[in-house]
Amino acid sequence: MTLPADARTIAENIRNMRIRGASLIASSAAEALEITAQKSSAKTVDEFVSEMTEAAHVLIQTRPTAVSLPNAVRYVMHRIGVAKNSARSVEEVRSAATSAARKFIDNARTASDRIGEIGARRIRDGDVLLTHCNSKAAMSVMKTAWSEGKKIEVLVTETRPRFQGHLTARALADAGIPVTMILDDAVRYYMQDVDKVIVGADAITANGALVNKIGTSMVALAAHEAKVKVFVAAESFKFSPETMIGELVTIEERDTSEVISESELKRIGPIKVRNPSFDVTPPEYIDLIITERGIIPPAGAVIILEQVFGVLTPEELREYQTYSLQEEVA
Ligand code: RUB
Repeated sequence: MTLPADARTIAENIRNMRIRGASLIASSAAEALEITAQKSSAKTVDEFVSEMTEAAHVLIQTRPTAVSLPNAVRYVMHRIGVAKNSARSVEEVRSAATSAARKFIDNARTASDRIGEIGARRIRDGDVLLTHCNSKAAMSVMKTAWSEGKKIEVLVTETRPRFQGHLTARALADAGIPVTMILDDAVRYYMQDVDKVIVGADAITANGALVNKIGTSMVALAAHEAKVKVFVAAESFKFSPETMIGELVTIEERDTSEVISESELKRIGPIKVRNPSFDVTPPEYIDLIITERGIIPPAGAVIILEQVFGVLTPEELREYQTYSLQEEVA
């Protein structure tokens, strides 16, 4: 079976980064599963489940770092697995699949709003904030603070090589927030003017480390040196259950043409170019993580993981059998 055309387009757009940002990637993956379920012409429950499993594998392989992607897939597949055990017809499992996908998407939206409300409490009138890359969750905090009447200003890094900072600058400026765009390299130069750093997350590990856009760890290091607080805005589906059993988050390495054109590279001569897309900020450089379940210190990451995924075995992780069936606290 191949994925239905619309679901294949979503997978392709995640791969080529037309769909990007951990939260949107996750919701889009859930949508692709919903489409796959709706369009399936499977005659038996087993056939349906194996089509969904195949789609799940295709989606998971599109981008390696944002853990929200396998977590979204896990959310839907877990509920399919539960429905399968009692289902008498394909229709019953299909309905479990589509309602799980819808629910994930709705919960993701609510979680982002809730993070905005909770995070905005930690922002003061007059704060100068600094953000890196383009995070929906971090922007939710900044926009909510602004809509509550807090006169913030935001320094936005341009975020080489793909300039996601331009998207952030535009979105914040559209909301009326005063924005100053700076070079990534200027972060330490400006840090003395900053009250708080706020960034999003592609993954949070069991020990509270943050995996986010390349450069985030240097921003955090500069903040640490200047005693500026670092806030991370992350929905609970950004927490990586695999790290509970000691696995590492894969860091995506992208094409070197994002860094330097082939013709320029030829001109320079025989050199290597590397282009990791994400880096790891240790928990020591993070003050707090704002989730839809509340604010936690990095050391609390494991508690979120236990609430969301329960206690895991490697087999359960592989078979998508872990994702609490309790409803999300949003
Ligand atoms: C995007 C990025 C964002 C996180 C969080 O990287 O690093 O900070 O994904 O975003 P890329 P959100 O552009 O390579 O996908 O809060 O929107 O989930």
